[in-house]
Amino acid sequence: MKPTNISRRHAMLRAGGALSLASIGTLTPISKALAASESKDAPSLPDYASWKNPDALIIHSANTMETKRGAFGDGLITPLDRLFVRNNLNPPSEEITEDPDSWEIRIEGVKNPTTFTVGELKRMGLESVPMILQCSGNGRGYFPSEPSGTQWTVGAAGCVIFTGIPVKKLIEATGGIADGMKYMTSTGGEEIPEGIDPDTVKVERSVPAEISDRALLAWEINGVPLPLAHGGPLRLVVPGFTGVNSIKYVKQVAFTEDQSSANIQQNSYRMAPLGEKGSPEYDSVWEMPVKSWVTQPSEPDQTLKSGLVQIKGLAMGGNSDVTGVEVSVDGGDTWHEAKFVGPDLGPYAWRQFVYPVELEPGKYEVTSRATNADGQTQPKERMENNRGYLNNSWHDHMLSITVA
Ligand SMILES: Nc1nc2c(c(=O)[nH]1)N[C@H]1C(S)=C(S)[C@@H](COP(=O)(O)O)O[C@H]1N2
Ligand SMILES: [Mo]
Repeated sequence: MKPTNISRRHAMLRAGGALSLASIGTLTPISKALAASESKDAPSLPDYASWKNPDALIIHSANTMETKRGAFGDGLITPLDRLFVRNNLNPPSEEITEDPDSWEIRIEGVKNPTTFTVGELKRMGLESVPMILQCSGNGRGYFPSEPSGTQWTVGAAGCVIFTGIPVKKLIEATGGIADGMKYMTSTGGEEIPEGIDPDTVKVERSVPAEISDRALLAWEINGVPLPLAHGGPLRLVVPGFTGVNSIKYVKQVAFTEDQSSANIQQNSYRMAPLGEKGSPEYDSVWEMPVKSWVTQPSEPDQTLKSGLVQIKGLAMGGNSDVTGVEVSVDGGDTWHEAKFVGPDLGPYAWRQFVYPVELEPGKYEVTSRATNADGQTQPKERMENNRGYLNNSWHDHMLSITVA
């Protein structure tokens, strides 16, 4: 493959992360990264996530950590110590995971509203679901409109296996959804400080009631008890939907006539046009779209050695199977079918892909484009919106590299 001689402007990171990202080649040894994280401006891991691998993460803040593009690994499942973390509120005390079986969950909006302990749930059913957890704002850092919020690049995402009980089982056990209920509304277990209107801060999200068919109440992730950082002792997970819809330390699942009155439902996570404030008149951020990105190369402005190169990446269908991925090394002028690697774990998991190519010295613009079973192909342009949600533009995720 010959280098492209067309020099295009490519999406460079604007925010503070840009310099540190560009300067990190491969993963640095732990000692070096620790030294770096103790230095003046780099925030370090918070206590509740102290077991995470700082080499693999961009630490935006104590409640916001993303996986580096080169740190997803070549396995399908994202190792927990590299998985991103996002909290809208400070997490509850670590104590709630000490005796997970005693955690209580209230089921409302069913014929017989009931409170169950996790210990009881474990006797009632068992299911596992491989799924992508991805923040609604993943890729926000590439929006030229500079939306407020964390400037995530690609790493507010991971593919994990959750184990727990299907919500459907609990609906059956409680007599079925009550008449007229259109939404499943789930509430996080964070304590709300006294004296403020709970609606302004509480993490409570509604999804269409029929989506309960695929939802799980999970107490395990990748075969270990769910840690607090990822919502232990119990988390509602909604496969195919963005991260915010998967409520951590869930204390109630209610079937409701209306969507939650919480700000996070009414005004945040809405596809408002540029310049408009989010409000219920705009679509809620629910389903994830078809998307992919390359993980090797892994940095903007990286230099690779000429010869045979394995262009690698991750591809997801969103809400149906991902059926193909193409790779371009010339900024999207020509596309080449990539090969899937590893197992297919269903529509809600991602697949790894590889495109082996001989590259001569020169400049290349590398990106990927996925297609799903519904016939949707990842678009060149992002869906513009005021808060930078759901970026799946292949152009925005492109890397300009040098082969020497
Ligand atoms: N209770 C509760 N659940 C929550 C959140 C939160 O702040 N509180 N954040 C949401 C958001 S915005 C995302 S992207 C995911 C992040 O999941 P993770 O931290 O396990 O990666 O959790 C979601 N569930
Ligand atoms: Mo998120």
